[in-house]
Amino acid sequence: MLSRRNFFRTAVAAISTATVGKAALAALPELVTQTSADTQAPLVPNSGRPYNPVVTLNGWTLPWRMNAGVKEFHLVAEPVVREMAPGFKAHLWGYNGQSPGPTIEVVEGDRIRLFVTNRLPERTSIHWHGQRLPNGMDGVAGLTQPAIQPGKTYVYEFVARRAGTFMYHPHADDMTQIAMGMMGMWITHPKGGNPHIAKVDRDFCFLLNAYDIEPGSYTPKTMTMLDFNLWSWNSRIFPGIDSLNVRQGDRVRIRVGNLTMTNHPIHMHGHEFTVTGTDGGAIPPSARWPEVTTDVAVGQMRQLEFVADEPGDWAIHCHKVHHTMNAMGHNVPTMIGVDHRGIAAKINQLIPDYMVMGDQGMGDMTEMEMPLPDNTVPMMTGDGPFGSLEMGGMVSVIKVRKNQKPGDYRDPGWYQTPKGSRAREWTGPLAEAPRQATSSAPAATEVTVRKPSEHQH
Ligand SMILES: [Cu+2]
Repeated sequence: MLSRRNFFRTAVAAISTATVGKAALAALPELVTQTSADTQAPLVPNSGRPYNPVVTLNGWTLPWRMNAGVKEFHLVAEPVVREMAPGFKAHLWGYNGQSPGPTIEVVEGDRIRLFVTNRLPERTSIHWHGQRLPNGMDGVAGLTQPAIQPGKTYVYEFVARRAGTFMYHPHADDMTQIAMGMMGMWITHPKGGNPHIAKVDRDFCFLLNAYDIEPGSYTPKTMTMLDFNLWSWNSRIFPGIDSLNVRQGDRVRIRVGNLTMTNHPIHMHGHEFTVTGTDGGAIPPSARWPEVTTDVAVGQMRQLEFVADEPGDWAIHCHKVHHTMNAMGHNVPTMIGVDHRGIAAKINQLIPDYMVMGDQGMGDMTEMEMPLPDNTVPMMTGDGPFGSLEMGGMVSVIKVRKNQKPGDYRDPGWYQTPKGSRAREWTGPLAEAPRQATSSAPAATEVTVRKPSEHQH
């Protein structure tokens, strides 16, 4: 017999199903996956409110379907193989075939429904970092929802209330899942005009991430806390990071989010920029100031904007110099200035392949061509038109060209420096540097070089 209480429950269930819509629950939106690590063309919206789409460096935007006025997306958390640079593949966890996952692009005021399917070997959830949303949609496993168990699909639904730059990542076994590459960008475009959000000609986005993958292996060491050996943008390392190709005079926005374990001062050459927004929203114009480097702390996002009025190939990189390196050991003594020719001969009797390293700096590492294990990249790599850049990791190039067509994101090749405008070798006579006259010459300074053999008792 149907008690009054049970009848009431049944009626509520029926009503809520009808409200959500049978079609919405009848089938999941089509699962779209990406197999390529190349930068994909911006996804121009063919339904819903119009906006100027972003370009995700070495990434892509997830298509959606409109279902009775709701934008529906389908994210699948799953193991992926990510090419971090040509010749180097990593076994990561990500979404829809890639790490990071696809960028989600919506417009302020949109109602969004996100289906999240878990194909990982452990539970997960997704937190929508920076969003204003109902508490139960915040995605913190254990706090605001049960974790999504392997094989299960959860639905998140909310309205994109605030325009800005956001990200998404798991909030279940966060340490492991973020170290394995689970993250993605979220852009909420403004609805109509917003006085604090400029219209731009090019809009790029990427996430800062870091991995610890032993040369020759494929899977990140997820217990590493600080000493990562791969510093990446969107799980790519230089020279695997695509350049940011723009037309001279373009207003350019670059959106950067940090999901590593340390801060990254992002430095741009040739132009000054302003930070126009954070994951807290647009910064009022009166509170902005010019910069050429801005620090992106852990869990933060920054929007940089500038007018690309100087033609050329301009480096953009993290200013922590160890973050513009690829896989390397850090426990190496400095050998600069050490004359170890004598000791090398002795070591060679024991270890025939021993090489003297770093006695004139580490720049020679790019030319040594030491045999590398399979599936890794040299510590410093990436050739330009004038030789090696002696950098890896968190580096790219902003290519500003007069004849780049509007909307054309293709790599125009290296910049042709106008004649007479490049640094050149001086071959004329060198003047003696003037010295201050002193009555008595200072005593010569004695320097004793500590040789590595002194440490080894
Ligand atoms: Cu850095």
